[in-house]
Amino acid sequence: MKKGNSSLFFTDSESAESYSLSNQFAENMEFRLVKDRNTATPYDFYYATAMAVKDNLVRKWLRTQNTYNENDTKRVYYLSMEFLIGRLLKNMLTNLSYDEKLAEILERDGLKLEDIVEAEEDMGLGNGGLGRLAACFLDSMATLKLPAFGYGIRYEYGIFKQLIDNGYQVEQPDHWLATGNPWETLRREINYRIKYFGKVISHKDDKGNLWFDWVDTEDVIAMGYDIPVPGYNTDNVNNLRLWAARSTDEFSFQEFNRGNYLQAVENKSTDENISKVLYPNDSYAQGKILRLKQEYFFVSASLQDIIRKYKINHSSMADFAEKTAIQLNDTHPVIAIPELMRILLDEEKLDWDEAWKITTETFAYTNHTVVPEALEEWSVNILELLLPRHLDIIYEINHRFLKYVKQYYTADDEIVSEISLIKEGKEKFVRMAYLAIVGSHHVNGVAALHTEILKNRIFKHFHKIFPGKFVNVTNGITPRRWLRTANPKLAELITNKIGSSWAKNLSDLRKLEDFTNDKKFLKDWQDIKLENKKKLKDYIESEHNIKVNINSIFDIQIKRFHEYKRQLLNVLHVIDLYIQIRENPDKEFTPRTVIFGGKAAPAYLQAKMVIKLINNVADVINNDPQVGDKLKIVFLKNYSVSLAELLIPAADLSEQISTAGFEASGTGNMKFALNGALTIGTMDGANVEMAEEIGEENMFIFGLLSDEVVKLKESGYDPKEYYDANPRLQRVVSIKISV
Ligand code: 26V
Repeated sequence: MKKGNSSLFFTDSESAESYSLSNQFAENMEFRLVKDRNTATPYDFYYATAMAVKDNLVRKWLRTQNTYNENDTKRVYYLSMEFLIGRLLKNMLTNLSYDEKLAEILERDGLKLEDIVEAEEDMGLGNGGLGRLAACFLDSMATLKLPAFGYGIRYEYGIFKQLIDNGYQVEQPDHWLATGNPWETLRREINYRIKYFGKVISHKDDKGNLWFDWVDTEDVIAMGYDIPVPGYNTDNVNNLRLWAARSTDEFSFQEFNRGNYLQAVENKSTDENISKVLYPNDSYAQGKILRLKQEYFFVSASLQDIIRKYKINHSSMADFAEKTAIQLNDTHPVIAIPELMRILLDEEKLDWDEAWKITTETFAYTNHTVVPEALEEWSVNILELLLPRHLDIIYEINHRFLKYVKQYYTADDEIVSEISLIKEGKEKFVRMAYLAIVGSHHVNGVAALHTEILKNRIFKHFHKIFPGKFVNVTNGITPRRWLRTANPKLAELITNKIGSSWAKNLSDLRKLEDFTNDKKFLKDWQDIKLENKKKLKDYIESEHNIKVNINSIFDIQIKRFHEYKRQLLNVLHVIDLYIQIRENPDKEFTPRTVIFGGKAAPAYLQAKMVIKLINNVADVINNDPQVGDKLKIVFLKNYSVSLAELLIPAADLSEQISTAGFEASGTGNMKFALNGALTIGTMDGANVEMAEEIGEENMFIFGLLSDEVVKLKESGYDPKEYYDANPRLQRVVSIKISV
């Protein structure tokens, strides 16, 4: 160590950055991991490297957070149950521009950065699009130097690992934390009490005001773990804070008094289950109490933390909304609306109107799906049990909302009950999306078409009641991870032509239009694509023992398995191609490798059967000598962010073929296009805007428009009619082949 002064802390001028990365690596290897050249495993190399990189970030991280506090800047908080981050090392290196430096240092010891990054476990704390969007936003907000904070849950188990057994999906737990996480820092002092169950009591004060208290609760502690989020090419380092559940230290009194020590300790571990595992559903709201516990757990901890930070500079809540924007990533954190109301009413002692004004000015809600089964509704019985005060507040919000509706919109009972926050019936439910709309100042869809569907179909009454509340914010992706890091050769080729500004300002890619006739440039581009395809071919061969032809079209569909995403349509098309090859063996055929990847929710049988079908079809086609290398079909197991980084740069054709009106945006579509793949797709989600940007002539668009889908459904859709009228389809469906 070469610290210059005698203080225990670094001064501003004497920065931790002056340590060389190689010194830090050596120190970590020896002092923290207690390993030397003879005992270090590949994972140790990764771990020591990651800690060295994190050490290098710490100074900027502290400084950024200090600046926000000193300037009392307005903050934006992104509340999300999911952050699908993937691996961090390469991305950190890209953003810090350390990649080349580090590769060089490692090489001196005969180590390859490429190998070291492979040792990192994916941080799979999300299901799919919604979670990956949250991760992309963190990168972009840090790059834009926005004072932005992510809040989520530190799940011990991320999205399950997918194995394939006899063609069927098999789920295995993803214990990603088992080997430690070098990126996180436990903040011992940042922990909050989270209350559940109990009852609400009321009392009147001397002036006759009625107050409510939530008492006799069963409590759990939320502990904060921080992960640094460096921006690209800036000194800004933002923060992602993930909460882990810990039992309160007091043992349950009853158990303790009965002398049941072991039972008391056992109860502690059930508390800790709250942050144990990510729910692997992305299309079906099950209504399980543990899920609601998770939602309230991270919402309550985050709001307590946000208010604590606000109060560093403020003595009343009056300016809260001016200083705080809270974005709700889907309805999962929407319990934050009654929770902030509870805090403002019961703890801060504001009156309803003041509290409501602050609340609605603070929150904004993003909707990510129109699939009805995915829209969250919480049973009133469960809410009453777990969060009794919140249920009271929701009822009051609804009462005032419906009064407003009747006064200014309609008194028609049918419509009123249709838009009530409470769904009446044998069992009552709270419609969380409606609560989100009423309690937020803005509601956004994630692509132009999706926002129109929100306004004109699923939330049409709300759009009329609150004109101007609905806005469109089309999704995006970070070009740092999805081009610069995932496809470094292509990124370099582009930078050599037009400079590096595209990495922060993507529309600068338009400058490439000047080179559409530059033969050398085009050839270099094709060579890079071929090299990426070679890498993918090697992976497929080593992991799946399938030999693919790199001169074939790499036709890729990677996303969660869902009926509306229509992997089934894709595999039916493959069967059709297969029939054509068998019937016309001598006809010229452009070779194709059709690649699928994606997980199905464990209880979604229909989606799981499509995976099985793909694997069976693959078995037949890949082993048919008549087909040879004209056609191959590959189902890649355990699709993940890391696998996407290998697949997308190698794609020739991107499959974006959802039933129009169902895919809210899609973000994979953008990642493929950014890496130079062509798109085949329907007029759905952000495909529509992509077609506008790149020209419909540059996309292969097919199928019904979303309005046509609705009309067809209304007029009675009968798939059998299509089957009966189309002999080609009949053959595809009824073909029986064994090899
Ligand atoms: C939904 C649910 C339903 C309740 C149970 C738990 C759970 C967990 C996750 C989800 C998320 C489904 C919504 C989703 O991921 N939507 C996707 O969001 C992307 C980002 O906006 C968008 O590009 C995709 O089109 C959209 O499907």
